[in-house]
Amino acid sequence: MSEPIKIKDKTVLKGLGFDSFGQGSNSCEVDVLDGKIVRTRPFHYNYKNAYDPMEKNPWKIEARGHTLVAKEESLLCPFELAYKLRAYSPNRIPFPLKRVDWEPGGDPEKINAENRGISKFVRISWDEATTIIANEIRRMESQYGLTAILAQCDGHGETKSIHGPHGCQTHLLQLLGNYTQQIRTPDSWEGWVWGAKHVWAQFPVGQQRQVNMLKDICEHSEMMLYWGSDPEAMCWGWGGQTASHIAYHFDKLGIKNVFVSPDFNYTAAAHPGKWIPVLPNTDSALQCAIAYTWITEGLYDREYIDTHSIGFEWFESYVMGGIDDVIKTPKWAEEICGVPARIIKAFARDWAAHVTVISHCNGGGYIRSAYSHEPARLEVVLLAMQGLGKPGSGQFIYFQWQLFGMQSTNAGPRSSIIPSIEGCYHGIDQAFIPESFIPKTLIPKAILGDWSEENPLKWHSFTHCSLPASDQFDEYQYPVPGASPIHMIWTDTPCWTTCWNGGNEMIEAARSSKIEFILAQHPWFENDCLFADILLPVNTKFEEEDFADDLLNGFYNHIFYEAPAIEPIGESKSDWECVLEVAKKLGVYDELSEGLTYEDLIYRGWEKSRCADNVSYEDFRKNEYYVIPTAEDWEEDEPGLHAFWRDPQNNPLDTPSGLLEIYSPSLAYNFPDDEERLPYPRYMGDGESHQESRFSPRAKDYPYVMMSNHPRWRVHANMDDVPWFQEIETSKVHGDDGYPYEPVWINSADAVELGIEDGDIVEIHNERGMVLGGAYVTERIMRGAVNQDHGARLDPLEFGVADRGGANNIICPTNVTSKHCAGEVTNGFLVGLKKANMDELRARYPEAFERKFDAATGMVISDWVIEGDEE
Ligand SMILES: Nc1nc2c(c(=O)[nH]1)N[C@H]1C(S)=C(S)[C@@H](COP(=O)(O)OP(=O)(O)OC[C@H]3O[C@@H](n4cnc5c(=O)[nH]c(N)nc54)[C@H](O)[C@@H]3O)O[C@H]1N2
Ligand SMILES: Nc1nc2c(c(=O)[nH]1)N[C@H]1C(S)=C(S)[C@@H](COP(=O)(O)OP(=O)(O)OC[C@H]3O[C@@H](n4cnc5c(=O)[nH]c(N)nc54)[C@H](O)[C@@H]3O)O[C@H]1N2
Ligand SMILES: [Mo]
Repeated sequence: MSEPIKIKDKTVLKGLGFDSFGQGSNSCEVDVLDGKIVRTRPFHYNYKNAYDPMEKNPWKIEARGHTLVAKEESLLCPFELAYKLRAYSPNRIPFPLKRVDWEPGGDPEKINAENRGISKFVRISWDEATTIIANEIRRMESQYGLTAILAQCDGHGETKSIHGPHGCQTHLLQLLGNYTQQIRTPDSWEGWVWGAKHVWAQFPVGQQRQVNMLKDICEHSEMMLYWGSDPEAMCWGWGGQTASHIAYHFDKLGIKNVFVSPDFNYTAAAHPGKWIPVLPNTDSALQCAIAYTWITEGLYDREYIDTHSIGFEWFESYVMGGIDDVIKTPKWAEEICGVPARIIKAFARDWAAHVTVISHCNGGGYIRSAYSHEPARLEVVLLAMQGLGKPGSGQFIYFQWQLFGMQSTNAGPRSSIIPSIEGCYHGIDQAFIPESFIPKTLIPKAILGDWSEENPLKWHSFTHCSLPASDQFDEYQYPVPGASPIHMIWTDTPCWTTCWNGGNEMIEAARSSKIEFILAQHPWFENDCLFADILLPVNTKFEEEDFADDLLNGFYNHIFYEAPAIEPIGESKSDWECVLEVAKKLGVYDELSEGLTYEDLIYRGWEKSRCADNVSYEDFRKNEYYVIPTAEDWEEDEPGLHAFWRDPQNNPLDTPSGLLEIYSPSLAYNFPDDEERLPYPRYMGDGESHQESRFSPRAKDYPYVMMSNHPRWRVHANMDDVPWFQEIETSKVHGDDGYPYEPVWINSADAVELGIEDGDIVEIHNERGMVLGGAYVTERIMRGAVNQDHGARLDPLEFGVADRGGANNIICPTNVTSKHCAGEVTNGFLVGLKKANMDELRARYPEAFERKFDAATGMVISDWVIEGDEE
């Protein structure tokens, strides 16, 4: 008999979700054979048959003849299945690199800042790299003070504890005594935080409390509005396919679906229902017209408004033309949002006739567009007009961490323990408020401006969403008194240019000689790595040993041990190890490492996990995991805002009045002159900060409204070079030159008008620059709107001007949400569109077009390194 084929040497557990921040998800079992990762499989909650399945207290929701039950394994999405290709990517940074024409010391003649992104890199040793870094830190300290060092470390990415993907350097800098922190602004939830929070509070991010909403919807909802919502794509990032599974269950229950979005997105395509196309960031006009229909037809709950809210009369007067002489009729809205008046009326009536719930991941493009506080606030007002909080109504946040597991506020059955990784976590501490900080959205302006203590850059709010709305009334500044402007950037999140507002402005900032040293640590050579002076190679999760939790998307919470799957690739180290290497050169290694081994840290992880009373350390290490049972009493929690709906006096909201503040006295008091964010919500087209509507004079040259969705086949900047995805039509469009261009969704009729055919290479442009893309001509997007997903790799043709990779954030607006709101504006902006003349572009940018690329993965590191071979 022949030997059975050996399919693996070992299996290790890994959480491959991209949330980072130590909040794990997308758990899987990874098989390794001959030192290589061969496959990824779902994590089974009875892995190794270690526990009696009933110990988990399996939950189920029975309603309308159907039962939703906790599954026995995680529902993985394509990212996990393809993730090994990311570990073995040709773009892994193999060893420390130094830009050829940069020298430490800060002499403008020797740093050659203007060559950042142009000049190439040479291999150096770890010893040389860390010596240079330590010396530069000491130089900053003596020349300017430590606030001259900016720690850029706050994005998503691999989820790790000991080896925190972002923020390890802040532990060292805090130990040294000071630094300047880039603060993660309320990205993802801009509108909710800057707008809705003033109406209904809803801590922390301004989206509705979720407790037991899943059960409530299964039992009572009749209609689901997928409004700027695409769970068939968006939950993959750190929600696996769990939300998709639930959306199919809702269909089975007979809940009627309506999809409100400029594109016929993946959820609209997969589920039954009606698509209402709306032009990007014009939702506030549609919302006002719905309110008009309800007011004029008596289709709203007047009694609820009287007992549960203040200030409705302001909004009513605005809608009826009492304030600006414009009546917000469906006809008025049609001109703005592109939805025919008859559809608006029918939609409004249908909504009023059904118990309706609105589903979001985070809100869609309008929540990250100019004046995003308006549609967010309007949504709360519309929900209020239909009796917000009554059974089966309200907001349902599909967003992964609110489905199961994580918080006491999640929508699904509550876990008996919310685990923690605090015992061994070295990532960013988001609750820490440093003395000197800059909101992420203002970094380029902070670097490029001529700021001083006397003439500082000012903004409102600490800008992290975890604070109450009143934080938005406090003013802050850069530089803080006595502190230096920044002269060094230490980034472990080098994707600013493809992820944030005004990327071209950031490129200018990165190439400014005010910044004497840019240090980046990253697994892959991409995006802002092009502008670094020193690059440190970081390994992926597969190469690390860690303690982890899964509390975002699974059907249960669990803690687990992550054994290394493979040896580090090249000379890479973990983010934490990079920082420890620098600490050695600064003489603070012992203090920083606390003298603890990884085994010690894993023990401490278990000890502080909140699970130590339920599972011994020996059992935890033997079984490699522990699944936390569902709370016995989970069904007793009153869903969503029921209690407030039932009895607002005894169950007040966290607003100053305890009621829904449709008119916010606090906004009126603190910002009496703010024309861009009034105390009550309204349709907001153009203003001082932004002229991005089709009615602005700019629309003559740039007539299309650009949507920049989160990519289905990436998580922002992560996973752009995975060949398996690149073969998919909506992932990349391969040009005649073989280059994988980022798709641009164009309506068929617009394409005919523009002479563009499917597969053509097109230019998307405005006065901020131009990016290329590959035309995806389709009926799946409405006329007047275009979409190019965000996060494609930067591949500059000319700095601050043009890009081949499709990193469209370089042409996003540079200004923030509105005058007093430092949020990103990365969606809903005006662009022009035309077929690219590739011969002309090749002649204009010969060097850029000659750079090597790999047809299966895109741009490659090998062309940027001029010395040194991979070992
Ligand atoms: N146009 C447009 N822009 C947008 C949005 C939009 O809708 N449209 N949405 C915005 C939103 S909601 C968000 S949250 C932001 C996301 O912006 P970010 O959170 O900044 O984006 P990520 O790509 O997740 O970035 C993190 C970086 O960390 C890297 N990384 C991953 N793992 C590790 C690791 O272990 N170590 C190190 N050192 N690095 C690692 C990734 O490669 C990437 O470079 O984008 C925003 N930008
Ligand atoms: N695969 C994958 N999953 C992810 C991420 C990822 O990058 N990739 N990112 C994660 C993060 S950090 C976040 S914040 C969430 C984001 O979750 P969302 O905010 O939901 O994501 P978006 O892709 O911006 O928008 C969702 C849908 O809204 C619609 N839409 C866009 N603009 C408008 C508009 O102006 N009006 C209306 N009515 N609809 C509009 C589009 O159909 C789009 O597909 O996803 C998370 N999950
Ligand atoms: Mo986000």
